[in-house]
Amino acid sequence: MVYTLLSEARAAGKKMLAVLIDPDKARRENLQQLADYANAGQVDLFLWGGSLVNAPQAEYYLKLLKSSLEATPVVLFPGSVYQLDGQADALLLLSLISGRNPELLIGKHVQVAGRIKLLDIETIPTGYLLVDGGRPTSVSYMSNTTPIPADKPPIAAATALAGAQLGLKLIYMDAGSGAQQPIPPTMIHAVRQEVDLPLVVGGGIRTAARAALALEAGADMIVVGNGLEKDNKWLPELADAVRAATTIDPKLKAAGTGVHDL
Ligand code: 1GP
Repeated sequence: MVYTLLSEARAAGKKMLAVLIDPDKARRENLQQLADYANAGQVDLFLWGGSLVNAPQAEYYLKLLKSSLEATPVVLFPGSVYQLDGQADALLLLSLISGRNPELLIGKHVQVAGRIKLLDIETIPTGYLLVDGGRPTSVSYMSNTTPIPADKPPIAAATALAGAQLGLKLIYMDAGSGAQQPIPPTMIHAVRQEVDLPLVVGGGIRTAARAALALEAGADMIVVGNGLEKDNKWLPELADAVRAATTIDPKLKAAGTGVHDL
């Protein structure tokens, strides 16, 4: 189960790297390269989704990716109700709790609840927080919601806490794909202090240094999309930064268990 993997990694202090693939921008060679990195232990999880997803070959590409991967899970990160696909290992069932658009809090969920049940896919109830990353992004425009101002960590913390109190199992803070500025570490830290759930952070992470800052501030997993789309040669450097942020649990160390075996 993907959620068990995330929770156990968090409990062990293992930081994770997720690569977001937008099916509309995917290319066969790129998918194979990313799968090779993952099979070499440099990617912990793939997120699969985008704002539009018009590519007729999206299903085929997902099949291709899945067939190239030895163990790395692929998790749906749907930009719309049309992006459900039973080939994936799990689905982030997103509730856009930073916004006040009822369709993205419950409306769309009602529309596809029966379909999700039929797909029999693991669902991870996710509190999705959109944070201002310096310019409008596809997600802010498409969701018709206002992001949380980047200089208001208490609002982000209260939003995440409310999500946890509602029973959501994971918090995803996103500055939006291609954000100018990633989420400030102070805001990540404020959310980390407030909720004891796996915390995912993405949007505008285009350097290993930005990844390290987000992880040090309390993210359990970072998500990189845009920054790897044109050039994925820096992925090993990024993976190294993620590993370096991992704090080894003394109990695991004493037992001689590598956290990377989780
Ligand atoms: C967007 O968090 C993801 O939803 C990734 O953002 O494409 O900017 O890396 P980037």
